[in-house]
Amino acid sequence: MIPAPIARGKVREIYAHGADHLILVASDRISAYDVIMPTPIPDKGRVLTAMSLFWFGQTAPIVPNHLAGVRPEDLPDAFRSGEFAGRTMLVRRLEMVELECVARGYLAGSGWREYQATGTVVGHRLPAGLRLGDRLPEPIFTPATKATSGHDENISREDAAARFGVGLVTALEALTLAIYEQAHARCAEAGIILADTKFEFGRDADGELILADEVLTPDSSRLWPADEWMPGRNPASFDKQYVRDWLDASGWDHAPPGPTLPGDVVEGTRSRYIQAYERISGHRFRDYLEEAHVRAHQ
Ligand code: Q0Q
Repeated sequence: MIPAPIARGKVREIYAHGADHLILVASDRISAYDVIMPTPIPDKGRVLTAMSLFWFGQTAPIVPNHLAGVRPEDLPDAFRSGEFAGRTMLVRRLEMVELECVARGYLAGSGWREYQATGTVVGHRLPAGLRLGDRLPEPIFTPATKATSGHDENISREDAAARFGVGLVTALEALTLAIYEQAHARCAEAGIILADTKFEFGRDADGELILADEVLTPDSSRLWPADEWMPGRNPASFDKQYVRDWLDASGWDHAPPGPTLPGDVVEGTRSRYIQAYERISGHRFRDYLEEAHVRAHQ
């Protein structure tokens, strides 16, 4: 029997498991232009869970993480098989730091809009004349506070330090940039630009900083195909471009509900998620499904 989730994000749910653990489940829902599409992308949640697991392993030498179990036998029975298999993580329950830790290596999204208006990005002064998609002289830490609805609000490091303490923010900045640098290099080897990404951290009972949430997935990062990167043009998303292009051509006005996605867009998007995972991790997605005891067509 599956209990009611204790929290729901746009594409994920959290369930309680005892006093010290949580269960994170990644759905196949996809959002575009901030609207959840009515058509799921089969296995999206499984690919993104596989990506988080890969990156938790890669970043373990830099920072401990909240992962407490991934094998089917680590999970409660109800989450081991069927629709939940392969998209579920058992994690340690932490005291979350309510600050989105964002690393930006390129100009995009809210960073580009702010740069156009002020020549700075969240308090970081940048060289003049940068174009959309340009690589920054060095990666920058641009924290944000969570918005209950809509977009997170960028705040300067100084404001973050005033609210959370300079020691904590300095530690979060160092961890965020160190993980970003490592991940950017690994993605570049796979022909993928990690333009920016968002981490969440918590503290354990000893007060140690722990990497939490999902890590370096296409839902928490901007991933661009390197061979299509052309500063000055809107960068193509590695994973969502099929959906965006079809939506742009469909005449949809970006107001919910989104339109039903055609089969070829769904399948093309599914294969892009799998391709990103396989190229970055070096592992086959079908091997991940087998390890997670996912039977075909679940
Ligand atoms: C926690 N979230 C995110 C979320 C809705 C995910 C609370 N280890 C933890 C975690 C994690 N991860 C959380 N709380 C305590 N300990 C993560 C934002 C929200 C759905 C999925 N919220």
